[in-house]
Amino acid sequence: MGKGQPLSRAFFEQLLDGAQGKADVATLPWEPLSQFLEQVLAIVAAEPALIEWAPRATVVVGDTHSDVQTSNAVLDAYPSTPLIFLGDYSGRCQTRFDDVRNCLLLFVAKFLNRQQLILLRGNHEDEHVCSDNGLRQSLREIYGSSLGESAWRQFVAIFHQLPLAVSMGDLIILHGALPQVASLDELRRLPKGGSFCDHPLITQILWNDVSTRDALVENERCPGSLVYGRTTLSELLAAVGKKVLIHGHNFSAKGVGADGADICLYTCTTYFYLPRGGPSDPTDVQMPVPGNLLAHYDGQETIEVRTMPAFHLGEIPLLQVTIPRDGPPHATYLHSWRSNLFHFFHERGKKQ
Ligand SMILES: [Mn+2]
Repeated sequence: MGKGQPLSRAFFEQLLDGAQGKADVATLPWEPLSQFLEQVLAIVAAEPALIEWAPRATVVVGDTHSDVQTSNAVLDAYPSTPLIFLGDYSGRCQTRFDDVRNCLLLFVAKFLNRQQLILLRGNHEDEHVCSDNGLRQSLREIYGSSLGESAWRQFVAIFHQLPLAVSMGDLIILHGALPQVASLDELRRLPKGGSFCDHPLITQILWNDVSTRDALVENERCPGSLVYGRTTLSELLAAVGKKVLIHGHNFSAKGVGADGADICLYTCTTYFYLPRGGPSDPTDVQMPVPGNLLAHYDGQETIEVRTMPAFHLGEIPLLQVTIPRDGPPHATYLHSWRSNLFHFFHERGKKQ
């Protein structure tokens, strides 16, 4: 198949079967795959660093980290709802080649639904991280060292062009936490195309964390990144004219902090449970919730943090953040028979 020819329906069926685990992803023909990756690159390269959406009902998905089953379940459950994925698509891979499958599935979803689906960039979407998080090795095992290396280069080119943040009403949505900026304009002007290492603000967007400890300190996860608490968070939110940060990046902080100003998601079954309270387990969140989480924004003033279907209980609202027009956000736990049952099963699971 030459360049410029439309990709065949047969190739897309093969691609979806490979991504969904129905066929061996290693049998995908290289030439159309390479052409497909070029087209995905063109789509994301045309997007700005900061995507600005008018408020609308949206589902936000946290780090999926090679959990292609979860990505597929979300895409199946929300065929017509705008979706924002927070980044970190490879790494922490539990099943051989699921890192490649998860990326390919999300690339297909973006290709087919480019207006309604945003793939944000996480810290794993960087040449320096996905070089040794398993993705490069998976591609080399699938395609051999030479073509595998070309495939990895194409993945990296796409990753480096992914948008860095979404601004929507009172919300700012990005992978790590807000960087030290004085205005939303600074986010609009961020360059795309390079490694985070080349840009201090991008390093912060992809690596910063929010903590319950109200201090601003260096983040040991990456040089140049920060951990801060509610005071700095509220200053940075005010600087960009927002009230709530929705982010991922930290499985031990999933839940809600800073009275609702900080919503941290993880959407990966590997990190289904919160840490079990061992001495080294961080419990760095004010209102922790277990589970494989999604955030549902109603497009107005309510965000629900829900667990994905678990224990045959369906999707369960666990926390609600409301954003009054004239005041700061506030968060409450949502109690229902289903959330009670979920917590019961979760506690019982922890004791086993
Ligand atoms: Mn991350």
